Amino acid sequence: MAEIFDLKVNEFMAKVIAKNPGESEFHQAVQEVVESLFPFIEENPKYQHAKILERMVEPERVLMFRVPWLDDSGQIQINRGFRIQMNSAIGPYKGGLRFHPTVNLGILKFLAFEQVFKNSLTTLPMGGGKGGSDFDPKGKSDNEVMRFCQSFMTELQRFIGPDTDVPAGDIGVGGREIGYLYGQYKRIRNEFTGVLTGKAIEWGGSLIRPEATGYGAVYFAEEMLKTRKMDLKGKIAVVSGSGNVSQFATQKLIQMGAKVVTLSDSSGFIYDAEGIDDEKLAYILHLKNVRRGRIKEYADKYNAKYFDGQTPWGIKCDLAFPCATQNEINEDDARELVKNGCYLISEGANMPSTPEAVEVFLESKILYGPGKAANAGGVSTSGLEMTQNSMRLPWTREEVDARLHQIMVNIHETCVKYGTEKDGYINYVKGANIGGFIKVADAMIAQGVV
Ligand code: NDP
Ligand code: 2IT
Repeated sequence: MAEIFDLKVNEFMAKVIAKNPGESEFHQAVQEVVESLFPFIEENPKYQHAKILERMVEPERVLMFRVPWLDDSGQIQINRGFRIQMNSAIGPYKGGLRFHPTVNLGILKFLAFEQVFKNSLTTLPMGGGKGGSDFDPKGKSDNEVMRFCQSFMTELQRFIGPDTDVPAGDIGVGGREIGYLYGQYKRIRNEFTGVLTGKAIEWGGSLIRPEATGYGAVYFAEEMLKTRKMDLKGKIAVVSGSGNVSQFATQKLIQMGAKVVTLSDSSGFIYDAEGIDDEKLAYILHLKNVRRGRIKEYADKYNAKYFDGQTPWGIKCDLAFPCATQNEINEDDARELVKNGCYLISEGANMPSTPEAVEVFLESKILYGPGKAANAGGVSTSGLEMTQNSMRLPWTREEVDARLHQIMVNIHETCVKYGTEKDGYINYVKGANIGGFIKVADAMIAQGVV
């Protein structure tokens, strides 16, 4: 039986690879999903007859455009902008924008594909999309970032809208960028609408949206631990990255009594055996969000260790929260984590573990929460921001946080429902993929051949 599925997966993947050459991250994301889904689809042939998977790997629309802008010295710079409108079966396209020099079509298609399943898991009516640019915000002045955002939105605005496609932030896109993008949309379209999420609270944003991805990853970890009658208190946590997701995963872990001993950026990681406390975290928020400096400065200030050019996976821990970027944990890192006694991974980032690393986690039967489930709190709260925009009424912090928490509990339940194996082990990869698939697939069948 297993061999038959392998053959079918290989056959399916050969077509995807031939049709989307060079898009290795997209192939990786699709492969993981089809491996989970083939046995399920075999048992439910209606999905096969309707060619749902074949349709889902083809974006509904791909937009690519020129983004010219003037730098501070008056030189013309040219970047490439993208928006992948992947699937709108259950709601308007929804997903972040990434500004990073590595951005290309394959990376954004992987992110858009993941987003379809993630958004379905949230229980809210959102389709999947992703976009961004190879623009590098590092070292740019605020004015340069503003001019870039204005040029990017001048083109993107033709294709988005509150009932069509609602972008948000991702790597390199935070509150500052969303502000500039929103200002330009409003100016061109003459509309004050919920066309972006992650807005500031004074002009249509939601409380808890900045915190939501990190908080959600910790709420998901808490649910995973409960299945083994454990909690977060006193546990040692390793966190990677030091951006939006890492900052608020750290804050929630501290609140729940865990000890966070690492953070990182693309230059290296810091190890603070004493643990990061609220005061040190406030320093990190200022360092990263205001001064836009490097994590090394933390080590200098607090007398912590700094490991240049390295990732934190060799540090002994109970829990690991990869919150930086894709493929940041390889097979060796995974083995090192498990060998050192780590028994929970909750992915704040999208696809941070390579397929080989995922295999190590599943074989070791540790608690492994894949990104599309564990980091869904961000987009869930974006969905709650859209709800508040539609109502033209803001909710309190407590209201939004309670809803976010409940959504993470629901996502966990869905994973348990579809991912529990015969021996009782919860395979969250399988659970998230099947649980995310059903709603989208049924909607696609109901809507005909579109
Ligand atoms: P930020 O831009 O706020 O922070 C990104 C962090 O990751 C920085 O510390 C950055 O270091 C580090 N990083 C980025 N690229 C690399 C790389 N190639 N190698 C090593 N380190 C890297 O982004 P977010 O915190 O918003 O996003 C982090 C992850 O979480 C991404 O995978 C994103 O897709 C995912 N995510 C984000 C959500 C959100 O709501 N923001 C929601 C769900 C998932 P440096 O500054 O040196 O580049
Ligand atoms: O990967 C993600 O889920 C995000 N970057 C957040 C998307 C959103 O629309 O809030």
